[in-house]
Amino acid sequence: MDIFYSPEHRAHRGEFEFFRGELVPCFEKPERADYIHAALVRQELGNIVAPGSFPLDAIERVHAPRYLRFLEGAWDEWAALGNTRDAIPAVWPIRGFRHDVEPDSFIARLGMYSFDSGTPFTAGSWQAAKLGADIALSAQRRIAGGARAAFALSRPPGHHAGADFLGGYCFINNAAVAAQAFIDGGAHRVAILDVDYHHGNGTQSIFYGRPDVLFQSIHGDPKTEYPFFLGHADETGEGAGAGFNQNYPLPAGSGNDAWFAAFDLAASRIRAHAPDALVVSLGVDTYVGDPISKFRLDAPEYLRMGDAIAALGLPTLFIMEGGYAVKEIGDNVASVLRGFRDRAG
Ligand code: SP5
Ligand code: ZN
Repeated sequence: MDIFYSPEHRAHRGEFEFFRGELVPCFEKPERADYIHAALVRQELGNIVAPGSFPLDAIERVHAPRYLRFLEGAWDEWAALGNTRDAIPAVWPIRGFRHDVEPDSFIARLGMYSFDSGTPFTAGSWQAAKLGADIALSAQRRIAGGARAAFALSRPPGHHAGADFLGGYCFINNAAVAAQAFIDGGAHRVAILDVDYHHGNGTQSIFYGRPDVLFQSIHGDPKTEYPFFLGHADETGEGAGAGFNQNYPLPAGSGNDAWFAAFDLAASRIRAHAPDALVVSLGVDTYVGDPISKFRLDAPEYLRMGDAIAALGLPTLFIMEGGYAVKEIGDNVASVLRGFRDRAG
C-alpha cells in the first residue's frame, strides 16, 4: 500500500511537558515518525509518497475557522511578544466562564483553544499539523480513487483535537478530516476505528450527533487514564447520532485477550454499519513497553491486529496516532501493515 509521508513533520518539535510538577522532555517527538518511516522502508511495505497540498476548506469541514486562524498565526503572535520558548497554556475557561468573548490576550486564547498543558505549541506546529492533514487527505484521495488501503504517516497525531480545541499532542484531527472527505466525496457511511491507548475524545465529539460516521474506540478506562473526562461505555451518540458511537474502555493492565474481545465487538458494529470506507486511528501505545500507557499487547499482536482489520474487507485508511516506545514503534506499525497485507493481498 502507498505510504504518505514527509520529513517536514520535524518542524513540530516540542521541548517539554509537565509531569508531576516537573518539565520532562516531550514523549511525542520527531524520532517517532522517523523510526516508523525507516521500518516501513526496511520491510518494503509500500512506496513512500509525498503528500499534495489541499486548501483549508477540507479542514474547515470539521474544525472551526476561527480556531484554524488562531493556530495559523499563533507562533508569530507569541514570538512578537518576545517569546522564544514553546507556548504552553496555563489558564482555561472551564464551567461558568464565558466562551462567547474571545480575549485579546494570547495566552488566554491559547487556553480557550486547548484542554491540557501537555501539548506545547512550537515554531513549526502549524506547518507540521497542516502537513499531517494534507497527508491524511492525500491518502484518503488514493482510496477514493480505488486503492484497497493507504497509510497516512501523519505527525503530530490528531484524535484528541476537537472542532475548536487542541490537546493530547494533537492540533488537527486527521482522522476526522479524512472521514469527512469520504462523505464529501460521495460516501454514504464511514466507520472510524480508534485503537490508540487513549480515548479519541476529539473524534467522538466531532461526530457525536451524526449517523453517517460511526465511531468505535478501544482504550484505557478514562476513570484512571488520560483523557479522563470522556470515553465511557455509556456515551453512545446523541440526536440523529444516537447509537452511532461505542466506547470499549478496558482497565489499565489489560492484555491481548481482553483487547481482541473488545475488537470483536467493535468489528461487529462496523460490519452492521456497512460503511463505504474504514478509517483506522492507529496508535500503537497499547504496546506492553509503552512508557506512558498501561495495556500489555505483545509485539506479535500487531500482526494479528492488521489481519483482523483486513478481515473486515473494507477500503481502509490507516492514520498514525500515538505510540511512545520509540525503539519498537516502527516494527509495531510495520506489523499491522504486514498483517493487513498478508490477508488483503
Ligand atoms: C495521541 C496520544 O497518544 N496522546 C496521548 C496524550 C497523553 N498525554 C498525557 C501523558 C501523561 C504522561 N504521563 C507520564 C508517565 C510517565 N511514567
Ligand atoms: Zn494515545
